[in-house]
Amino acid sequence: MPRVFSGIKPTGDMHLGNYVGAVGRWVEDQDRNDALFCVVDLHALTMPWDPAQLTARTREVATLLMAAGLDPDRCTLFVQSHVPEHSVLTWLLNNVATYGELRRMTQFKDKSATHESLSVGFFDYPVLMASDILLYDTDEVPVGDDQRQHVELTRDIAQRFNHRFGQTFVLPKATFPPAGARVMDLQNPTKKMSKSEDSPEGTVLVLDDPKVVAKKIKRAVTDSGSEVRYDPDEKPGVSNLLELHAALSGGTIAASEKEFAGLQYGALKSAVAEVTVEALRPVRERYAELSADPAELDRLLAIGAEKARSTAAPVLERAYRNAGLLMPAGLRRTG
Ligand code: AQP
Repeated sequence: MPRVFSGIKPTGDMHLGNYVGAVGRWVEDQDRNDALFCVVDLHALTMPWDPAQLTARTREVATLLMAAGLDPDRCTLFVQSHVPEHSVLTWLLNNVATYGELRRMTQFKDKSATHESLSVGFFDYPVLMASDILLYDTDEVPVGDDQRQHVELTRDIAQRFNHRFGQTFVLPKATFPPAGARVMDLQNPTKKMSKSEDSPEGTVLVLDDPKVVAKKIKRAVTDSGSEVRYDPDEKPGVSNLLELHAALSGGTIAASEKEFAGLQYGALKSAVAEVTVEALRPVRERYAELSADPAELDRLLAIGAEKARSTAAPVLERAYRNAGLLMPAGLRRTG
């Protein structure tokens, strides 16, 4: 079975973009693949953070992943910092990745245009992400479109390492949903919906009350004219709603476009509100049950970390050995 790995940052409340672009697909992947999913808390350190909030959000995101349908018996679900191999491999790969290629990452270019003192960690986080993926001999990485460039960088780093030191890493490929790979902010449909942007009206949270979900969608910014047509350049607001409708009703964008051809924007918004509320309702209900037992969550995450380490440790050993680092006699290096 192909090995699948992906992760989500505990940087804020999980939103509809995370659900459609990534988490909803992970739930399907767990039965078709040998799958590992991770709350990537070390990535949350790359921008300023509040320690108590980070702890709470790490538990919240892990609980939400289970509420969405990830089952620790059918996949490996864990927290990144519980598996030290991620940080250890990052140091090795830091010496294979180049300054120039990290400087060309779009997210770095965007953030450095608006933030004066970005951390070294922020600059380096694509290498941490490469380590996350390569540590598990990953074949497929189900992500949203914003992560495309980072998975390409991961392949470049892996190829360079293999070329220099012999076959070590599997080359992963990113996979994207046919609709909803980049869910846009409902109030600003030229920007992606994101946890860390301050756009409460434009961001549908997975835990929003159904009435709030419906209200946000019905108030979504649409485009001039009145024709329902898929055209992301000319009609970004309507196209975003069509993508959401297709993704959440299990159809294609073309089928949704046909269904609403000749109708008003209001009809499309009502239908999107309905499919969204119905998709999120069970997640919200299950979250309320699961969050009542944090000790059980911690127990399941500890089991997940052990399972993840048993896969990661031999890959790290392979990388260290091939790079010429002396093996300690009789010791597991990261034991
Ligand atoms: N708008 C989106 N549409 C589709 N997929 C998305 N993803 C994120 N936003 C969208 C995918 O969700 C997974 C987890 O990503 P993340 O934890 O990086 O989420 P975020 O909302 O992007 O978080 P931040 O903190 O707000 O990050 P920045 O500042 O980088 O935007 C990934 O597979 C991602 O592609």
